[in-house]
Amino acid sequence: MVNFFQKLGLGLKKTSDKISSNLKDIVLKRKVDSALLEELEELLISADVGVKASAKIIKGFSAARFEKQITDIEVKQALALEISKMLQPLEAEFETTSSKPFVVLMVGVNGSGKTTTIGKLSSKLRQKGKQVSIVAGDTFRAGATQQLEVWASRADAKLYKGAINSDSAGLCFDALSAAVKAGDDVVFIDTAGRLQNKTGLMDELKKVVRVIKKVCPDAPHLTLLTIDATTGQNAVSQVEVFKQITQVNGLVITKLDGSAKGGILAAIAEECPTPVYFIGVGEKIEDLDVFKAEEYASSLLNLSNQ
Ligand SMILES: Nc1nc2c(ncn2[C@@H]2O[C@H](COP(=O)(O)OP(=O)(O)OP(=O)(O)O)[C@@H](O)[C@H]2O)c(=O)[nH]1
Ligand SMILES: [Mg+2]
Repeated sequence: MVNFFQKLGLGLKKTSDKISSNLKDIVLKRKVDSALLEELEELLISADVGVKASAKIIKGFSAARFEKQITDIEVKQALALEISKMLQPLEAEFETTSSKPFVVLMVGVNGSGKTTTIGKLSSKLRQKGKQVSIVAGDTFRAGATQQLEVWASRADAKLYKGAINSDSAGLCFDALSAAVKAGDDVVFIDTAGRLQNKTGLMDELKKVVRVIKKVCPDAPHLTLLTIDATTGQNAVSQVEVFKQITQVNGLVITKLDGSAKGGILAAIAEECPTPVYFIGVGEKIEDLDVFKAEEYASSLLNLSNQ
């Protein structure tokens, strides 16, 4: 059985392998001087930590170490500590008991992992005995409802669906009203993927939120934005644009397993801090983990197996 640490380590393997092998070449028992700091900063930037966050991490790292001899393990430990400190404020706890039903709206660009994350999360909550329903709000893409049917059946969750090209907001209204009547604990609303620059679809999203509020005035209780970790620095702009359209309260960073850009969380922490509720580390139903800054930073620097 693979434990959480190993799984996260495997998920971040592409990023940590890249950092580790480059780091060995850079350090090799060197003294910490400005040339070394510059190389380390470039290494962080290449792992998508972002320019601002990298500069801050290197500043913290060099403070007590300048002009001292250092090994690559010491460098890793020190960088992991700095990254962990930076990521700590992003940790968030997913708690659904404050309202019944607790309505979670899932938004994000095309293919970023909204539907998959809803499936994974529904399964987690069903295992805790919660009554979970999913609204197939993506009525645009052919196959979107079928994809959710598969996930809902895997997760053992109820599905509310409409006809293809039917009005998404109308479906949300009917489904949420039914979920209230049925006494569901948690309702996930899936939405169609939309690019930040497509105003028509962005307006649609606002309409969905307005309609949700007609049924439950304080809903959505959580709006989660899925960010594909392989996107790189564009992630920061996605967070900013979606925040302008709707009240994004949290992030799910998906596809960290397929990415050599796991540093993106540091860029987010520095440039558009938003709570990170979960990280996606694979395509299977169990491949969703709670985000823990210290473990994440250790895995990123490949320290978990040392
Ligand atoms: N490797 C990996 N793949 C993932 C992860 N999350 C989602 N995927 C895959 O990414 C692809 C897109 O996922 P979806 O859940 O359909 O994304 P979506 O945001 O609902 O997409 P649209 O509805 O088209 O906007 C699928 O092939 C998923 O299996 C992850 O954490 N790791
Ligand atoms: Mg989808």
